[in-house]
Amino acid sequence: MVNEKRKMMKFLDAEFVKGFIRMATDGCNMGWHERNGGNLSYRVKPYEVDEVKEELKAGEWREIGAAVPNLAREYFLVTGSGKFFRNVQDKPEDSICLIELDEKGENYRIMWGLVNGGRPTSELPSHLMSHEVKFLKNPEYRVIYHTHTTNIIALTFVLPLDEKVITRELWEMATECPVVFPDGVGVVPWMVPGGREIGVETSELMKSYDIVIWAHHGIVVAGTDFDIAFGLAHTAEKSAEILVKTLSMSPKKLQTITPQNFRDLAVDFKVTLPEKFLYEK
Ligand code: 2HA
Ligand code: ZN
Repeated sequence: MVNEKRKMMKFLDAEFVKGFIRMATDGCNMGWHERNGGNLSYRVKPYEVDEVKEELKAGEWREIGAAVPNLAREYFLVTGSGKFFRNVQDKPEDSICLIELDEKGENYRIMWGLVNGGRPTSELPSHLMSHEVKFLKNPEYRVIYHTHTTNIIALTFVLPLDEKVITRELWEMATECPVVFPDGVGVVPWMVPGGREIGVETSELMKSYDIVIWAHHGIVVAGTDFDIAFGLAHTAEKSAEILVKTLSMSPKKLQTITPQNFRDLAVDFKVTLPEKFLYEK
C-alpha cells in the first residue's frame, strides 16, 4: 500500500512529462519552433500512466483520421494543434495533452490537458502511423518529433531530393553523423502537411530510417527516448548548418571525408554503413 501511494504523483511532476516539456522547450530555444511550428509525441509506458492516473479524466472519443490497430489502447503525450512550443513550459495544461487510443486504434480521447479546448497536433495521423511502424520494428521506440530545422529546410532547395545525395552530404559535414544515423535519411517531396497522405509517405520511410526530411518544411525524427530523438535532430541540423556555411563560402569542397574514410570509421565504431551511400563522385 505504501509503495502504491508513493508511485502516484502530480501529472506535471512525472518524469515523462518533465522530459517532454524540456524537449519542447529545448527545441524552441534552438529556433526550430516559430509560432505553432512543429509537434512532439511520446508513447507513454503503462507504469507511467499508472503514476498519474488520479488526475486523468476521459473526454469524448474523436476520430484520429488514420487507423493504427497495433497501437490500440496506448497512451500518448502530444502537443496541441495550433499551440506554440514557447508556451509549453509555462502553460503545459493549455498546450499539451495526454490521449488514449480506443480498442481499434481509430479514435482517441483526451485524458489530461488542453484545458481551454482544442485538439492534439494537426500531424497526429503522421505521428501515430510512424509510431506504429517503429513499434512493430522495435517496441523500445517511443518518441516522434517534427520540427522546422532551418538549415535542413534550406538545403532542400539546393540539393536533389534524393536520399543517397542528402545522406552522403550530411555524413560528410560532421564525422559523428554516420555513427548517429548510420541508416541514412529518408526524403519526402513537398506535400500538404497535416493529412493522412504525408503520414503514409513518412511512415513508409520510417521502416528504413529514423529521420525523414519533409522538403521545404522540416524533419520528422524517431527515437527511443527524448535524448535520442532530440540528439538526432540536433546532429543532423548541425551538419546541415556546416554545409550551408561551406556552400556559402565556396560551391566546391577542397577536401572531404572519403568513402574509404567512412568504411574505416564503420569498422572502428562498429556500425554498418550501406554501400549505396558510399558511391564515388
Ligand atoms: O504547425 O508544423 O506541420 C504545425 C506544423 C505542421
Ligand atoms: Zn511543420
